[in-house]
Amino acid sequence: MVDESSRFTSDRRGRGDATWSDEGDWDAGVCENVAVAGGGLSPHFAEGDVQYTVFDDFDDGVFDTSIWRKVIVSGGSVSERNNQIELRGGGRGDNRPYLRTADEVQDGQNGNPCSLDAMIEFAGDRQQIVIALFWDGTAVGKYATAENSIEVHYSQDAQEWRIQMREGTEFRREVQVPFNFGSGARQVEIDFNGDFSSFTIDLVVDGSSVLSHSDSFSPTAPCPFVGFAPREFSGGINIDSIGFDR
Ligand SMILES: [Ca+2]
Ligand SMILES: [Ca+2]
Repeated sequence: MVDESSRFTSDRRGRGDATWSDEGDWDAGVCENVAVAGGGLSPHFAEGDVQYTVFDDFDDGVFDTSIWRKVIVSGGSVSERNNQIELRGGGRGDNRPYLRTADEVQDGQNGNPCSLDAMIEFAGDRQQIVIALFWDGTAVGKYATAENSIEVHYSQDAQEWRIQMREGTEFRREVQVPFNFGSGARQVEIDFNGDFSSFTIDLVVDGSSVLSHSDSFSPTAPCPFVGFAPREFSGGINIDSIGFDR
């Protein structure tokens, strides 16, 4: 469409808030509310009050390779069943499966903006669990040795949230906030905004702010993917749904 702005918009309105009602709206150039997901256009996904451009509630028993890749190191498993994604491993150490995005995201280098708003719904009890959200410089490397990452962890052992970063061989732990995740379902939102030279991470659990942290990051390699991973667990974790904008 030359000299005509796009009719597609993408925001957090739900499916029921679509703008078009009949073809007259198209003829009039009315914008429609769509998401780009899996390489195509689709209505915004919606569940409850939260809408994201990419959303998976793991409800059909089929692992969606248009959204995810499994990364399984030294055993462990990632499987979709019972309306959840299950991440299982054999114990502590390097035996850690994780989910990573199938598509690349803005890497935030050279002043490029990088944003990620993610919502993760955890189901059931957890023990000795740390979750991580990270940019993985190795793309297919194991979590424990990711060259470049910004990680948001929860440790049940320490009962705290923390943010830590890996910049090549450098490791930094920046903020630790006491928190008891407890048992039962929990909804975690992680918002990352800025670029690597200046960014802010906001963490919200069950609708309440837990921490807000501003920092800078000096990756030694591109960090194109986002991963959702457990770390140091004995029983694994079950995730009911994940939604994100990027
Ligand atoms: Ca689900
Ligand atoms: Ca599925």
